[in-house]
Amino acid sequence: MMSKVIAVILGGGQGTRLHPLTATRSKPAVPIAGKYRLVDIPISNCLNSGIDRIFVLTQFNSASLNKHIKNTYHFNVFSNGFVDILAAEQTPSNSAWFQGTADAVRQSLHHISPFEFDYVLILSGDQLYQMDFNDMIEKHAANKADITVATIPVTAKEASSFGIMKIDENNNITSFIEKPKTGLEEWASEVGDEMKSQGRLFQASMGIYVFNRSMIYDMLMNDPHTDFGKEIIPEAITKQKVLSYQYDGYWTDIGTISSFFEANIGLTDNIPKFNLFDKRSIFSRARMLPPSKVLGTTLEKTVIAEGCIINASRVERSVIGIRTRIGRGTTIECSYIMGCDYYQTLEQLEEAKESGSPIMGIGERCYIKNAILDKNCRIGNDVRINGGPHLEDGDYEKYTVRDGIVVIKKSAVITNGTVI
Ligand code: ADQ
Ligand code: ADP
Repeated sequence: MMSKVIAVILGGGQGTRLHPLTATRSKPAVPIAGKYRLVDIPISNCLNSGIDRIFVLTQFNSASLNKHIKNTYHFNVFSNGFVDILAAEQTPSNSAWFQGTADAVRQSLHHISPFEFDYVLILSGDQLYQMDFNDMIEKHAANKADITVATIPVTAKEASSFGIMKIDENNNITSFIEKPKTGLEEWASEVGDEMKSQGRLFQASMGIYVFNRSMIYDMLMNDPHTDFGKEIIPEAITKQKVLSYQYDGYWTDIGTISSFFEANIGLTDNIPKFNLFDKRSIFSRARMLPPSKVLGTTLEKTVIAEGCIINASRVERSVIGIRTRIGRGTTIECSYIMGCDYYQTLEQLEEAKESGSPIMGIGERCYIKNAILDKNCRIGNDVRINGGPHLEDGDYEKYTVRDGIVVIKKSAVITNGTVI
């Protein structure tokens, strides 16, 4: 069955809500969990489900994404598999950029068409979940659906951020509204006891769709609409058989700084909802880094990637990314440190020490709490970064504050003694 599927990952949103992490890279290229990129999640779900023909559609800041995909996903000569990036391009028949999710797929269809496939699996590039797509595609085929939408129950608070639907007893979607702002009560559904006790009464679209081959052409080539959630799905349910595929595992949308932060810090839970320690691998670039080295540090609920040198006094409930250096006497709480792209040489470290300029990583006697440090930051000695609800949102030269989380921008140099 999976040989009949082509996956398309929507990676092209501008990612403004993830600013400044998306200032120089596209959303799918944002580093997550200390060593992966967001796009590794949907790609790994596909590969673990036996789907190995994957297109990633993008249009903003795609250099970093290109580099990551090119360096990571190599298939052997006996395989038909590929992960290809399709960037928005001008053609004789089209001079515009992708106008929305459906338009991105429409503009890419001429690259996808030459392949043999019966189903197109459309995925978002900014969600954290581990899903086996076999079951969804088998149910889609068995029910002779035209389109299937993966669905998860959400609370009233969350409902206005999602497409919300009503479903009949055969799991057909009977009505659909994109991100309802008013009249939410009418959209509550009958759900099981467990969901009811959690207040999850609203059936939300996960933005994961299976389309039959003919349907994707019908819906996109004969229709000027540009967005799946706002236009294509609401219209399709009036004409086609659109099925809901009920999912009840862990799934979260990581479109904002606070949801991105929570998703990363959540990895430090005793049993994380998103389980990295699972036999289904999450693939990423093989970097051949040395193991991490820890000297005199108390570590509590902390995830540490490869290649780090940690001298800190305490690190708690934090994710420490590749090649991170942390100096003596430093305390880090509830923070995500993305790590570094390269090491400084011993000579460079010595020079920096002599001139008093911060080295890559985190200096000595610092206190860092409720923060995200983008890659290649240089945090000096005696720096205090204390995020929390007492801080107002704001965007400054070297950092941004969003929902109490301090985000230090990529390659920022924070001088000795700075207090945020
Ligand atoms: P949103 O996530 O708000 O809602 P959207 O912002 O359109 O929808 O993004 C969907 C995916 O497409 C993201 O990965 C985004 O980066 C990408 N994308 C956005 N614009 C793009 C473009 N021009 N080109 C290429 N890719 C683009 C959607 C559905 C809801 C559903 C939620 C679930 O519309 O119905 O509930 O997903 O998260
Ligand atoms: P991001 O997406 O995190 O903003 P990129 O993926 O574009 O960053 O860049 C990371 C890559 O850049 C890594 O592969 C790293 O090897 C390389 N790189 C960046 N700066 C340097 C440097 N000064 N020396 C060596 N390699 C570097």
